[in-house]
Amino acid sequence: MNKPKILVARAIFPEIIARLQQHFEVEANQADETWSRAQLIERLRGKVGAFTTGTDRIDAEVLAACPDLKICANMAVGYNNFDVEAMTARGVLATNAPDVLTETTADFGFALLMATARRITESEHFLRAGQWNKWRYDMFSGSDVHGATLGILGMGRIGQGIARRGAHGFGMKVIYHNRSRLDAVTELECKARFVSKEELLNTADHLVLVLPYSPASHHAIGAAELALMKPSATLINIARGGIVDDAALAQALRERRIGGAGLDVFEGEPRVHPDLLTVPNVVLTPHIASATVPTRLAMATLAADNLIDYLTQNKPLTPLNPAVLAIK
Ligand code: 8YV
Repeated sequence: MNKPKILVARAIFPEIIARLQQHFEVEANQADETWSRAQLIERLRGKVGAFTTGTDRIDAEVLAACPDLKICANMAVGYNNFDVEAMTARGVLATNAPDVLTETTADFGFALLMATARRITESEHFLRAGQWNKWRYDMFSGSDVHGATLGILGMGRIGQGIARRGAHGFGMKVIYHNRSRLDAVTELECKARFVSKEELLNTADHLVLVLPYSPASHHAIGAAELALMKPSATLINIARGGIVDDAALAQALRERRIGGAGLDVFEGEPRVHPDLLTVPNVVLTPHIASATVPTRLAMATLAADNLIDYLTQNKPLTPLNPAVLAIK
């Protein structure tokens, strides 16, 4: 019997390809070629499943051109590359990869916070450039992390992980703002207090963004919000590009209206706003918050298992639009 055909849109662990090949005829992209939309559509035609990452946009145009498609499994917890409504309308299942990356990503958020507060990359560049010729009392003085007020915008699983690290590991006062307030038990576990967005911006010494991207969260941090922050505050974005207005942020950093920023995600990445590349008080990383070998393998395994379990048993592990299952 012919195996169902799937596409793996980006390069991935060879063992994941081998696992998928046990169940499917797999077209892979192990050379990690950058495909145009037309090339993606061409390769997706005739496939019933797609293994995607955050860089592969699946929208109404792609779906209309690929009527055989039944499932797109994203190797990411975020899924703003999917038009879930259009997928549901066409009976295409969408799955993401939650949970397996929570602690790794929270670790990274904290690392970025610490690097920014303590000016680690800025001082390393100075040292590497051979500029360190004597010690000075005020050299690269940053801001404290322990005991400071940690603000979290978006209090899902990763936000809670960051809150626990701050409260229990660093004795920080934790405040958060979210679409909905957490239950009392979770608030207690995270030692976190719910506040308005305005109070969060006014009060946080370190503000971490962990909310999902949607049109509603586009530029949730823009010039007006930056103006409410303390001049010493740091802003950390491990969520998605587009949540911060990068041009407004670069200007605020240049004018020292906030203390610093740590950014793992950017508007229009992999391009980075040129002004962010020239301000010193910003730590920049290329969207690597979930990048440890075990976590990336766990994410890829979950995406693969979603494809296998749905296409062979109709039982996906982490469906985003389970209504599709009822339609079948
Ligand atoms: C992914 C991420 O590595 O999971 C997410 O939402 O942003 C990252 O962990 C990236 O999106 C590639 O799929």
